[in-house]
Amino acid sequence: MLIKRPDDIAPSEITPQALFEGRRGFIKAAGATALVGAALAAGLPRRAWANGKFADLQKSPYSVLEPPNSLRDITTYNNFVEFGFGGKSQPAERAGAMRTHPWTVGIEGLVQKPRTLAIEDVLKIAPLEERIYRLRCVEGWSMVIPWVGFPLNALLKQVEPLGNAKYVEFITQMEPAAMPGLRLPYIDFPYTEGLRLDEAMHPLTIMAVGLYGDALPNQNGAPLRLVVPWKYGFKSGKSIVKIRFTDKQPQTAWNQAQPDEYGFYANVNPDVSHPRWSQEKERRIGEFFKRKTLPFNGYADQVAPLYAGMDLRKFY
Ligand SMILES: Nc1nc2c(c(=O)[nH]1)N[C@H]1C(S)=C(S)[C@@H](COP(=O)(O)O)O[C@H]1N2
Ligand SMILES: [Mo]
Repeated sequence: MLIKRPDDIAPSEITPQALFEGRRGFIKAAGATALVGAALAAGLPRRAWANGKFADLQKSPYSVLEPPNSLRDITTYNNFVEFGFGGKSQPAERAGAMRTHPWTVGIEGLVQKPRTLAIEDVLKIAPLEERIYRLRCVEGWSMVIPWVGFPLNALLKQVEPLGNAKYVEFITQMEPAAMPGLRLPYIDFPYTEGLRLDEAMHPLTIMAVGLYGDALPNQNGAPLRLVVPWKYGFKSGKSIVKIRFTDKQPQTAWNQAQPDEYGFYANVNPDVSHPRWSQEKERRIGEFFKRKTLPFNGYADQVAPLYAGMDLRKFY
C-alpha cells in the first residue's frame, strides 16, 4: 500500500461468466477441459489444497448483481505485502511458495472454549455459500469477487465468547522462507487486523475459503481469509492462523504503521479522504472510467446502524 504504481493490468482474456459456469458444472467435460487449458495458458495459480471445486454452494441474498471481475484480474492484481511491496503482480508470482496445508486456526482469548481447528473442520462449520461482493481498496480501485465462504459468526460461536469480549483480533501467517516481505521494515509482522464484536458477528462478514467456486489461490489468502465488504480491503486479512477475543481495541498492522492514514474502522467513506488518495471515486479493475464510491461500499442499508451516533470523520 506504500508504493503507487500505474494501473497496468490488461483486460482479462477469460470471460468470468464462462469460467464461473464451468466451475459450477454447467458445462460439459469437453468445454471444461478447454477452460482448464485456457486457465493454464493464462498462468493462473494451482489451487493450494482442494483438488476440486466446491459442490452445492448456496446462493446468498447478500450478493451484488454486478458482473464479477475475471479470475485473472482477481488472482493477478493483489495486495499481500508478506510477498513484497513491489507491485500488484508480486503476490501471484511469489505466493505459490507458501505452505497452506496442513493448516490450523486457533480461536482464543475471552472465550469459554478455546479451540484449534484444522482447515478441514473449519469447512464443515456452516454450509458454504457463494457471496459476490465488491472489494474497495483504499488505493482507489475496486473489484467484484465471487467468494466462497460462510458467515464468520458461525465460527466465532464455536468457542462461546465471554460477556466481556468486545473486539476480535485476526492474526495472519508468517512463513519467513516463503515471504520475503517479512524482512522489510514498513509494517510490524505478523499482519494483524481487528473488528468490533458486532462487526465480526454481522452476517455480511465472512470467512472466505474460495473464489469462483474453487479453493482460494495463495495470493488471495489461502486457505482462509476474512472478508468485510463495507470496509477498505486492508481490513480483510489473508491466511489467518489465529483469532483472539479481547476487551480492548486491538492494535492493527496498518494503523500501527501509519496511524494518520489507516484508522481502525476503515469503513468505505467517499467523504473522508485518505491523505494521499481521494476516496470519492474508484476505478473498477478492467474498466476505464471511474465510478463514484458508495458509502459503506454500497452496504449502508445493512451496516450504517452499527455506527449510529459515531462521528465517522473522527473514527475513520
Ligand atoms: N495478510 C495480509 N492480508 C491482506 C493484505 C496483506 O498485505 N497481507 N492486504 C490487504 C489489502 S490492502 C487488500 S486491498 C486485500 C486484497 O485482497 P485480494 O488480493 O484478494 O483482492 O487484502 C488485504 N489483506
Ligand atoms: Mo487495499
